[in-house]
Amino acid sequence: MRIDIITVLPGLLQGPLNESILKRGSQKGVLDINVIDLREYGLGKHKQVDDEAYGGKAGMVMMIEPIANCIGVLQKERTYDEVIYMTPDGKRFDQKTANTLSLKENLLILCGHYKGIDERIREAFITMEISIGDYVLTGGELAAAVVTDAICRLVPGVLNDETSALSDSFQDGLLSPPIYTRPAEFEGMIVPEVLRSGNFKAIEDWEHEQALKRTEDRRPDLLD
Ligand code: 6GU
Repeated sequence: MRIDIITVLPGLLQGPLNESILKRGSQKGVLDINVIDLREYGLGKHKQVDDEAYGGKAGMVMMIEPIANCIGVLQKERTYDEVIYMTPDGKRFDQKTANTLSLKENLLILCGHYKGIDERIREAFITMEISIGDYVLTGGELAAAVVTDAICRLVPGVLNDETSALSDSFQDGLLSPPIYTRPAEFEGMIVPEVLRSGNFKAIEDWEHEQALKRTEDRRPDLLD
């Protein structure tokens, strides 16, 4: 899978994308994540990418020309399955969307900044708008990193244990049950007997029961 991310702050994405599992995915050749500096497509001597809003509203707006030029160059190379705009007024990101996007070949993600982007960019280029929650970030970069991480870890070959992504919280609509590792006892706190029983069926039943209980307690909305 290839993900191209357009941003005015490439540095904000380098760290998250070049560490951990995403790095391994890239090294194994199953992921190709590219950060494109929009400034390179900026206008004039100052490489301008934003301007004042029409209508006298405070705050700068990302201009259409640099973004149109940038997307144009990228689209000459390949066809994107989705052109995603990261914005707090987009559709709330969830595991289902991550699953769907993880099946795509090529994604293009545009990070919003300042007051937002010229509305015509949304009309002309954007096929999907994503928010990661009901709060406002200074830009779409951290949100793009979150979305990229959630998508990429579902791509086969990125995680070592391919089944582990399938047993995540949310993947079956439930939160995960409690998990333990050695020692079996620590300062009087004991790992539940059933997990040490070797009885696979009993373990499965216990885990399902615990997952249900945890979901009822913490996220009853997921059960609706
Ligand atoms: Cl995608 N962008 C910004 N700027 N703020 C957000 C967001 C995105 N999602 C939640 N808050």
